[in-house]
Amino acid sequence: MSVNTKIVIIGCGIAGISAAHRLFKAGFHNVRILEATARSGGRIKTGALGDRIVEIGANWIHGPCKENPVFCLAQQYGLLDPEALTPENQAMDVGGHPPWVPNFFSSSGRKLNAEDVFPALEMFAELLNEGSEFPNQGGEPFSNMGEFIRSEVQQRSEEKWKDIDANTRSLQLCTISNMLKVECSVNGAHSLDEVGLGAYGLYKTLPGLDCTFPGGFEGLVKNLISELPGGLVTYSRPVRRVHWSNSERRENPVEVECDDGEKITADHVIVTVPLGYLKKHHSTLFDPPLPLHKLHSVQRLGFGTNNKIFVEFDSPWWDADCEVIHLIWEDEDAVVDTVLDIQGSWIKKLFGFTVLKPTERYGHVLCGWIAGHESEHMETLTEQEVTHAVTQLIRRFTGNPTISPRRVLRSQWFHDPWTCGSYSYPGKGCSEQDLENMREPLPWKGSQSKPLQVLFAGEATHPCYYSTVHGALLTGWREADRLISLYSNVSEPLKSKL
Ligand code: 6YU
Repeated sequence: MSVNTKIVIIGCGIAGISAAHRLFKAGFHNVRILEATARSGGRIKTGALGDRIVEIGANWIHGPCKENPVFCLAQQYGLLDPEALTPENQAMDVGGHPPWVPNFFSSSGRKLNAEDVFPALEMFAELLNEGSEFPNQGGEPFSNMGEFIRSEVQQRSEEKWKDIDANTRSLQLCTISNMLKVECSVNGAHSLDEVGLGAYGLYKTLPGLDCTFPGGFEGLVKNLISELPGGLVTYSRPVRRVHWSNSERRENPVEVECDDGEKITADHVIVTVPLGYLKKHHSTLFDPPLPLHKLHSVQRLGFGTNNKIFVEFDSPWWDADCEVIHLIWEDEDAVVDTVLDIQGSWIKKLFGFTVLKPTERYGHVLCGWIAGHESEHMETLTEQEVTHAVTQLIRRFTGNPTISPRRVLRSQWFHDPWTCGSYSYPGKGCSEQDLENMREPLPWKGSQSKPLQVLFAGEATHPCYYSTVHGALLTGWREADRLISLYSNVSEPLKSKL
């Protein structure tokens, strides 16, 4: 099939690229991507710390198995380590929480044994499981995950830990605060109080032990782009407004207005801008505005911030087999995941670090994780201020006043004007219907005379793999397929009018 239909895709992240790829391969050759920045990849962004590769955005292939299209493409392009390709790796089902070897440090400068905090870890894992099993039909005991966890921890700790001494019990509660902060990073939310209880379980995991791209995640983007004709992507071309039509019929039903004033008409437009951008700019981005039910879903879905702070050392202060470091504040037995004095104590939100492995490839580099408003505040500080805070933190938790990082690099996703945060999560009061509304094209319930003008792709439009690269990629394919089937279903005379 070779169709001259004009399709404009807004955004050159993985969703925009995968949509273009699918359409192009299906014979649609009048496809154009308009990208606001000077690069492809969006939230897939590989950077450098000295001469080492680091991922500023997406890190892992979550659930690398045959059902994961990112894994399949990465395998096809030869981008993965042999270990990630083994059947054992693909079969390992870890439910989204890889069994990493942890080290625990406390704010009084003690290195803890894993057994010291085991009761807290066990209880927290139980609660996450239970929290994901609420059917999202209303009637949940609480509206959000935070309240559910806090209330259950209070009850269960009184029963289960009644015989343990006050200090040990306090340490368990402080550990639960740390685990809550981990979950804030996993969900990209300020607090678990903002994550809907019923909706938490909408996220689905795939089997496979998470793996990384040895040459950088951007290798995937480069390979896909190289299969598209040169010139298909226009860079540094932000779109200001999409004029669609709810009532009248036009030759070219959609007009895309760029920031530089250029107006491009198209038969169909696929919008892949991040949910954070949509939340902020929906009122100016669409003319006429989004229908109310869609707008309410945009508002109900959550989009928060999760940032990374890479820190390089001359030598490790963690165990050789350690994969994740948890920092437990001994004054946080109130089971908290937010910081009251953000300006003075933002660093307390950093739950700890993952260790970049293998050491031969990355050296002694840690990746710190910090979510929420504390993370957004961190973005406003200078690199020196961030380095100072991280150095003091590590000195305090290790009890070693001489440790000094060699280099520090942080991400700033909240202040990225084209992303406005990190990734989506199901907010309080969210339901499956909201995710359904997110992907609904405009005009909604369209007739053949006003066919699919504006379509929506991007991670936040996937019903169960939101917040991931594979989810985003699948939404690009989904919307491309929607158009492909539109043209394979319509009669020849209508096709020429379209
Ligand atoms: C994954 C991971 N990962 C860490 C961090 C981040 C993300 N993700 P894009 O934004 O890419 O593209 C849109 C484009 O549009 C962009 O280029 C803009 O410039 C452009 N644009 C905007 N406005 C425009 C305009 N007006 N005009 C023109 N262009 C415009 N995913 O699989 N593995 O390890 C991580 C991580 C710090 C920030 C991640 C990860 C998320 C992915 O990066 C993201 O989903 C996709 O790249 C998005 O692609 P896209 O095309 O939709 O948008 C149990 C349970 C709980 C539930 N959650 C658990 C899930 C865990 C998620 N974890 C992620 C964690 C990490 C560490």
